[in-house]
Amino acid sequence: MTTLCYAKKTCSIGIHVLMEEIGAPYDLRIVDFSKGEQKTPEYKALNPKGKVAALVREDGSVLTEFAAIAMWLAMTNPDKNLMPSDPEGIVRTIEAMDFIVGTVHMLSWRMWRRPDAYADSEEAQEGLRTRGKAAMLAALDVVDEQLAGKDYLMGNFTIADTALYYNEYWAVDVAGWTLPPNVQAHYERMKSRPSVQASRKLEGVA
Ligand SMILES: N[C@@H](CCC(=O)N[C@@H](CS)C(=O)NCC(=O)O)C(=O)O
Repeated sequence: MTTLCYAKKTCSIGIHVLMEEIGAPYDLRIVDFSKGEQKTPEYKALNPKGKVAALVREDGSVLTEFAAIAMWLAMTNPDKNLMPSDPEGIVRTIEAMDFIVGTVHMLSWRMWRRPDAYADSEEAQEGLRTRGKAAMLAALDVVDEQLAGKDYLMGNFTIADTALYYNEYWAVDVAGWTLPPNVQAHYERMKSRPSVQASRKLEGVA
């Protein structure tokens, strides 16, 4: 059976939503960040990057990186319509997802959440947090425009929406920020999906 290696309140919640959207049986393996399990030799033997999400597939091979896992899940479950099938639809989905994972999460949120990864002094870290927050809110303004007049990034629900969802969760439920209106409406729409509700329940997220 496929196993999702996840950690609570991390980007893996977006992949968890996809597992629930697909609806096939899967195993969950928690990687407890509070115990530093992501850096243990045992976990690094599975994923040398020491990160989640990681997907252990039925043949035992391990897939990492949000976009790669999401695309693989979409392509191997075509009946679930998790991504368009025409070239233009596919590249637009990747374009949206890459901006969210690469810019909203990695370049912006991480700067706010983990300034210690970039600087030692308290003062420098405070500056990074200010910049990270501003960068994330500016990037979400771009996403807000993309969402204008649409329920989901591509019109219909796709893998890109689950990338946006985990960032919305962080911005609202972890950081307590106010989202731009279309992004906030998207977050509410996501939270009304049974897949999101099931994954939140399984992870113990209120
Ligand atoms: N580029 C990776 C990022 C994965 C990532 O940064 N995961 C974080 C959680 S959101 C993590 O595992 N961090 C563990 C650590 O930094 O120790 C992806 O898209 O999957």
